[in-house]
Amino acid sequence: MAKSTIVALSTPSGIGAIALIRLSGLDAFAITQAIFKGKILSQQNSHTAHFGYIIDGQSIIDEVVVTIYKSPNSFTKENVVEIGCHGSSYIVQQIIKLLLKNGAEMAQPGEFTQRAFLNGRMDLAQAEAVADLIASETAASHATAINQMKGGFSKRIKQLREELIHFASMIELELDFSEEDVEFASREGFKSLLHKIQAVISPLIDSFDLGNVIKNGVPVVIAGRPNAGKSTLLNTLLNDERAIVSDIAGTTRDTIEEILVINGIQFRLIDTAGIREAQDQIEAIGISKSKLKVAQANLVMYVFDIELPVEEVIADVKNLDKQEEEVLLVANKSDKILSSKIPKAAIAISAKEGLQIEELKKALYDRVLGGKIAKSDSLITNLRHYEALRNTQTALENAQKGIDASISGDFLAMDIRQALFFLGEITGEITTDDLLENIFSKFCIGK
Ligand SMILES: Nc1nc2c(ncn2[C@@H]2O[C@H](COP(=O)(O)OP(=O)(O)OP(=O)(O)O)[C@@H](O)[C@H]2O)c(=O)[nH]1
Ligand SMILES: [Mg+2]
Repeated sequence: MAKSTIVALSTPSGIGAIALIRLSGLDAFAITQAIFKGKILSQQNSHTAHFGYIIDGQSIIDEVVVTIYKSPNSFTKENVVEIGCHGSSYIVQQIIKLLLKNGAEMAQPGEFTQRAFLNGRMDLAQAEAVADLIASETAASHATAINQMKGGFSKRIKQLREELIHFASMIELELDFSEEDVEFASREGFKSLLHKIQAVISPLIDSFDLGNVIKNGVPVVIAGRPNAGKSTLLNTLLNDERAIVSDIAGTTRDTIEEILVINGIQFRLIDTAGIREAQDQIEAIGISKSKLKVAQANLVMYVFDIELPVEEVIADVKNLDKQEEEVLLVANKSDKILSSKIPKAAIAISAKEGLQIEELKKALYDRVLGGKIAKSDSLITNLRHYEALRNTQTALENAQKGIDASISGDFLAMDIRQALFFLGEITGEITTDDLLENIFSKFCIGK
């Protein structure tokens, strides 16, 4: 365990009713006691709260409630003290200053969680989920973070890794007896283990797209000709007069981004300038921005006037140069006419009158998630995990090919070691300082 006792403000800085200062480390109780007028903390039971005063010599800094957690029953597995004080930046500063004077050290970003990981309180994937949980802004991203923090897929990965280690040791044993031509490690057994591992990691790899969508949201570009009603649609979807609407073609110049949450998923709507021959320099810039956004987008809502001839719609869409599944066709202004011929895949709405808007939202949601959500209980949301799983998969495929080609044990052992390495990276059995630094530095201080 780390020798130093760290301290940080764990609530956001600024004014609040209450602020929470947290200490973790061997001397957490003694350091707090040095500035605390109240009970003798080290003599109290774990998980108890105590009223008292923080004092600087003779003067009282604040009335506080101190909560103590005794090692190993705390977030970091070390002694932990939480000082609940009044939420003034001045008070917080004074208390932290006193704690530093009495031997505490300022915590690095994520250091509490890093200690929790290093002390075996949680594995690396779980520690990363803590950051995701703090950052979660929708029900769906919250649910995946909670699942991962509770151990979600990392338990399975650990189990499989152990089975693989067992097999690896049999192979290594075989290598020791290479003269004798014995086979300790059953190739058939290994094959079925490979299948088992692939069956777990393939769905996880496939879930990354969805996991990413849940965590980061989906950008959706609203594109179309000038006056098609793109900005009106943005406003209607948001229920807010966000963008300027007018019957002057070329109203929107710059791109406008706003977030719309549908069933817990964030859609980042991007309204763009209508695409046509630009009338002036500024519009030209706007239009080239629109084209860039369309080119980058995974999903484009192509809005057109319902009276636009079908051939022209089709020609426009072709010009977008996107895959069919990347474009959602929206025929707008359905209030104007009773019936009209529109492409089969298009959904007819009236942005202005708010007709068929719920259907459009549903179509958006289904296009992105298309039934994926129900079947996935564990999701990968982290690029690092995704890459480690992909690398594991490649190593296992090589091992599989190796067996089929009856390669020698030492080559097989190499592929297995690779797979073990990458699996271990996910849960943190294999770590490097760089990796840890990279992960925990993204946390905020105090977590
Ligand atoms: N009848 C009818 N008019 C609509 C509808 N939606 C938009 N309009 C009108 O169409 C005109 C253009 O609307 P905007 O939302 O500014 O169109 P836009 O696509 O953003 O246009 P640009 O920003 O110029 O590219 C406005 O006069 C709107 O009131 C609709 O559903 N029905
Ligand atoms: Mg507009």
